[in-house]
Amino acid sequence: MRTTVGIIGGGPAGLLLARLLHRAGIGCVVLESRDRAYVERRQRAGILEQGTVDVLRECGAGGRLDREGLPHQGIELRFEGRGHRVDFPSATGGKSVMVYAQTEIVKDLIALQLEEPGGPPLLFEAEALAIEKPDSAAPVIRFRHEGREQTLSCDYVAGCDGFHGIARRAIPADRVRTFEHAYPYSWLGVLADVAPSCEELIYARHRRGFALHSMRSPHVSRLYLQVPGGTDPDDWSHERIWDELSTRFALDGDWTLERGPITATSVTPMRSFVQEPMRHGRLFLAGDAAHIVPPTGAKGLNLAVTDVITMARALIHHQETGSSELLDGYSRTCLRRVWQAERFSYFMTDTLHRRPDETPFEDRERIARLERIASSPTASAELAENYVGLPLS
Ligand code: RFL
Ligand code: PHB
Repeated sequence: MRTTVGIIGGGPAGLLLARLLHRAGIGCVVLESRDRAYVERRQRAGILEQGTVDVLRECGAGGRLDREGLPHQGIELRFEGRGHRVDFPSATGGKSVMVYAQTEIVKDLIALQLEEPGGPPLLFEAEALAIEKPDSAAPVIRFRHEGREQTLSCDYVAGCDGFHGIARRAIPADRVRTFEHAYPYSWLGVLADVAPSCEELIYARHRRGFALHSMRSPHVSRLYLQVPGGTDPDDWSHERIWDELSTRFALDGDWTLERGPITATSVTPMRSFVQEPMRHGRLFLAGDAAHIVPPTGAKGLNLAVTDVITMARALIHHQETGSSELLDGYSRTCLRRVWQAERFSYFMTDTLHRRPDETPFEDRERIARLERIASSPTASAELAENYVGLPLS
């Protein structure tokens, strides 16, 4: 097999890149190691920045998003038994975010790619095994599909294979630097068939730990609890989960967390990670393959999207003008934005969680950070600007 851009990974990054390239007449093939049902079921992100919504609409994936997505104009910070709203439009010149699950984006992009006549091939259960000669003019992806090993020769390789993929490791160790921070806690994520108890997301700091109330639809709630690293979700009965959530969201006034059947639970470790540079020869990394943020800032999916927008622009520019200027600047352009998201995600995580070894001083200092956001329009605007997404440079 041969193509212009060989894309490893059929998550949001790989699927969106395929659409952007296809629309510009650039050939590509997507290799995804899992089957379609698995990829469409994997529960993850929920918050889309304005720029993410815009690009999905532009590439034809905006229909269901506009019908079923829930526009949100703010979030609530809850601490010390009180709630404080952060308004987005007033602080950002009218910007807001959209609640629409990553699973739904993935379903929409897969359907578009498979249903369109002449659309780029998307192979499920096609696991990339190695990238050969990534720094040559003719890189090759070796992959396993339908029980046998095959090769895909490309002009460029896009490594969109997530944090556990192979693309990042195809860059020689002496050419990269990695930056990492591990947090001493995880998130227990819960999906429940119950109407959300709030109209906007609630980020709560409580002395027993962080809790987040999000949603998937008017009938489905998505909730998260800070738990110790290494927690087994089976150690948490559904009753214990609801009790703990109710405690952490409790307000001085009248407010009740509605309960309902829990349909899924999972535990996610919290990590910050960046590999620099994001390019080696003709191999370009995008999304979780190159960087991870803890989910408290809701940035991971949005960063994956801006990486592939930047990559598609660079490849299109090269095709139209013959200039490799944007390709050469790819890593630098992406990393500027990546580090801003790393900073914001670290701040949100550190401010809202309780570390196991936290001192009384650190506790008061974090509450003071939240008081500052609650009482100062400038501090609140700083949070809002980052949350809705910094402009794409
Ligand atoms: P993905 O989604 O991991 O997709 C990578 C794909 O590559 C495939 N793959 C391979 N394919 C072929 N050959 C190989 N050798 C392969 N190895 C792997 C995998 O099967 C997979 O299909 O990476 P991508 O596309 O970069 O997308 C990144 C996002 O998924 C991620 O950043 C977000 O989910 C993070 N995230 C959030 N981001 C947000 O912007 N807003 C949020 O509200 C938000 N909430 C979250 C989150 C992530 C969470 N978890 C579970 C980590 C909440 C949670 C709980
Ligand atoms: C989600 O809805 O899954 C979600 C929302 C906001 C976050 C993280 C996850 O910060």
